[in-house]
Amino acid sequence: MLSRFIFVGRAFGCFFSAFWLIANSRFPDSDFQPQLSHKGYTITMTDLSTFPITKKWPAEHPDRIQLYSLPTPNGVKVSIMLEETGLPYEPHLVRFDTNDQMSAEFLSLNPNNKIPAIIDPNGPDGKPLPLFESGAILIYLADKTGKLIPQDAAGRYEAIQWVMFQMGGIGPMFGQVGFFHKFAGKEYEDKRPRDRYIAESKRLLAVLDQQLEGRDWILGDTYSIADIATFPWVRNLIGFYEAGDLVGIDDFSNVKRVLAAFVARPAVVKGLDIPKRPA
Ligand SMILES: N[C@@H](CCC(=O)N[C@@H](CS)C(=O)NCC(=O)O)C(=O)O
Repeated sequence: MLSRFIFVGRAFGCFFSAFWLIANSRFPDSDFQPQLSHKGYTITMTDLSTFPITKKWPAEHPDRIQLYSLPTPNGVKVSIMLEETGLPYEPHLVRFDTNDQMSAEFLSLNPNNKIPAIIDPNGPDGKPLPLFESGAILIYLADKTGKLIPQDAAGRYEAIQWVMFQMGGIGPMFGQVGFFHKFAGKEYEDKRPRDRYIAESKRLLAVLDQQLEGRDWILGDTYSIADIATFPWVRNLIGFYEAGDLVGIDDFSNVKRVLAAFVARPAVVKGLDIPKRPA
């Protein structure tokens, strides 16, 4: 892990602002080319104005990671990760009630009209990196900081495997349970789609429960991005979707135990409420 000092300044114009950002990065030096050097420090010119999203959501702190999100189970994965790692960031609220995610500015960052998305002003090669898809963002932030992902190759792939398990299984299936049990789909007379997603969600919970047997976290002793990807969805299934009884959550005691440990973490408590929803 490498500690980096980055001097951010504005060389021209009426304003001259400078501040230090300490970031932990495991990227090799060659990946982060200094644009200028100043008394031995790396200087990064932080100008995010070329990103159209900053017209709708101006960056007050363009040196910080810009987070475009809403506290949904996918959104909070990234705010929790940012809180856990301590990376400086600036959250921006993307409102679904005003269809912000369909605006031209948002689509310029994520053409798939979904939160979360980020811009890291200090990405690989010292250039800004725009990124969407919560799983990709978790892996990126873990690599950037060297935190919450095992550093050995086998452990790293195991973490990614469980992140993919969430992205491809738990997220989409639990989401469908929400639609057919709580939202518009609950009016459908034909209950077969609902029952199919409940059965699949039970199966996935059983896989997760088995993995957690005798373990503190999905990877064992080590809390990781696999847990950050997964447990916001389990919490949502039981809480917001009110589907705990439907999926027989009491049969999955390991899942319940680890969920309780997850929601007790201070970074999780904070991240679950970021960005703040409108009052
Ligand atoms: N696979 C995506 C899914 C993101 C996603 O489904 N986000 C939802 C909120 S949890 C969203 O933005 N929905 C808005 C819409 O569909 O218009 C990810 O993990 O980032």
